Amino acid sequence: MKILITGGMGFIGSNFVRLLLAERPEWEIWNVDALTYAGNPENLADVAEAAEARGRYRFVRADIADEAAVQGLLDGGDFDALINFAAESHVDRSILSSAPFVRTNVVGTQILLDSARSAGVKRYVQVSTDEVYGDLGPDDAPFSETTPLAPSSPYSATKAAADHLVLAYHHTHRMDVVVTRCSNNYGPYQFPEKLIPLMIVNAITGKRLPVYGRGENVRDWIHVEDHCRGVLAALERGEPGEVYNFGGASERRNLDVVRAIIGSVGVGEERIEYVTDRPGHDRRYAIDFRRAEAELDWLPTRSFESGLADTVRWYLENREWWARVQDGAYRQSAEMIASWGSAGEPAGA
Ligand code: NAD
Ligand code: TDX
Repeated sequence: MKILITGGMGFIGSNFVRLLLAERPEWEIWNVDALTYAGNPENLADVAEAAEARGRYRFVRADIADEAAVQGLLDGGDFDALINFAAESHVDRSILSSAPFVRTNVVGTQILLDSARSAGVKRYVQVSTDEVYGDLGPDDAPFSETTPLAPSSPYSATKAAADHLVLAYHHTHRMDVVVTRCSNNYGPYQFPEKLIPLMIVNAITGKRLPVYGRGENVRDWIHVEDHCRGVLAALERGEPGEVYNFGGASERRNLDVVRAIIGSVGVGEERIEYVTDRPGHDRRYAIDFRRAEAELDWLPTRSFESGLADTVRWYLENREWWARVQDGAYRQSAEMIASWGSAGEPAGA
């Protein structure tokens, strides 16, 4: 298998590359990433060089919304599959400015679809989110794959638009596509702007822990390794034109998540600061993943309590990783690797 992964220097994409290097060592992986603020080559620093030396991994810096670059990569590349993780992914940023979200999440997806189709890529996997379904009241049934899309943030609106495009390419062009929709991920290498890593890092560094509103909003939390196993199962066993939900069966109120983190790090409740709520803040997400269980033989394996404890430990043991993100030093790695790996050139060549 020769596969192209976009966004493989981000949180979930880099965990996915790591999973493939360990469990599909015979595959050839091309990692295409624009290295935005969220793309950090240090996420794969310990595995990339050895995999490159074995001819199993290449990094290419390219923007998925750059049609010429994407077409140039895919034409003649003879890829068996393309898995699109690349996105602007932070809801708060989409509220401040939605333009980069439309460009990457919508236009980028369209360019990947058109290029993959004309290059004859055999399968296209779109990594999407439960946020496309909107939000739930406290007693509503969880989202299933047939729940109508009702996105409420600019981020989720662009992800929903992309999902519609992907499924329309199946319907119209008979492209072999699969869409995955997952709940909130946590685990190693998550950029410390998202709730869990932000709270862990702030707890460790003596800062306040900003909880939006009263902390009553509910998310379903899944360990990133479980999500990555789901994406791999969808790639290998998913039905063309299908959507698969993945969840962690771990609904928690934000305040309870923050309390678990401060308990784990060993700091007091007085560090919590209730701040102005996020505009349009989705109340609750919950996922029905019975289709993935029945058709992909997939289930989440990690309990939230043990996964969170492992994650807190990872951030305690990997201070250098997040300190370099916080002080901006990680951008030096991005610029260095970018100077080696501009479009078409393997990193380190
Ligand atoms: P992330 O922000 O950590 O990483 C995104 C990656 O995409 C970065 O490496 C960035 O450099 C790259 N990228 C951004 N714009 C690009 C462009 N124009 N061209 C090429 N590369 C570009 O995101 P994440 O949390 O790892 O999320 C990955 C995917 O999973 C996204 O599609 C997201 O919508 C989806 N998802 C995330 C979660 C979650 O909880 N984090 C849950 C469900 C689905
Ligand atoms: O400082 C904070 N304080 C706070 O109370 C932050 C950053 C968040 N929150 C709240 C908002 C949400 O209710 O915590 C919850 C989780 O927030 P985020 O980590 O920003 O995630 P969310 O908005 O739920 O979206 C995430 O899950 C679905 C990812 O960022 C998306 O990419 C994914 O699609």
